[in-house]
Amino acid sequence: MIQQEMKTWKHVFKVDPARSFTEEWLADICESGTDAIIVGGSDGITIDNVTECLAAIRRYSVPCVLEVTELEALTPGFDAYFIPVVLNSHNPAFISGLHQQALKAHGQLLDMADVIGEGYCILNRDSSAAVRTNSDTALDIDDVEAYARFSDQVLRMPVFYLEYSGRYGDPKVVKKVSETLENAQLFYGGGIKTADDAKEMAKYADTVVVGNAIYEDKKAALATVQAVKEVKV
Ligand code: 1GP
Repeated sequence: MIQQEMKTWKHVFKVDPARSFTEEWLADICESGTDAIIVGGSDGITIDNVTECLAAIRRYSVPCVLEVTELEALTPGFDAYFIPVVLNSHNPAFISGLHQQALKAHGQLLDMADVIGEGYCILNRDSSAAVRTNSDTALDIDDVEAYARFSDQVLRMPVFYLEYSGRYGDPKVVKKVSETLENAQLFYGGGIKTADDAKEMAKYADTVVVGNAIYEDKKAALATVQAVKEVKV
């Protein structure tokens, strides 16, 4: 069951289906020792680029998850479907509206055992994710902690995702959230470029997500895999 398996994931690469890649590049990412690949992004996601990405990643044994941000791009064949619920969005569409529409249209086709809710808290106000979802990023550490508690202990979401997409976050916030969560798996993503960045966040986050770095400096990004695995929690 993916819900059990993913609890062991310490490191994940996020591949953006809207960005082009070579076979050699993808082989390096998929055979890096990372625990899973999340296919996801904020802009330019289409059924065609998601399907193409899935087919390419399926040549490798690494688990592959679709983070659903576009209803039209929902396609079968992934090991799991992550559903972001953006807790600090000012737009209800990103909290429950799109989700309700997705289930109305495709609910019967989905195996709910493969559907995983993510309580998202987006903290980089300049990120595409924050702009698109109109998220309230002017939060202090206590605000973020309260979102974590709400997600974990009221909504009982299996994942709480601290999203600093494009910017390295505040380790103090990640630490505090890790101390607050009782059951949820803590994902951290944002601005990890080096092994040291990854190590620092892996001290607190259960799962470290590396996105942009795989496009900017693949060698450094690959080094984050081993770095995370060396961290003793
Ligand atoms: C983005 O959290 C991921 O959704 C990773 O962030 O691209 O900044 O690594 P970066």
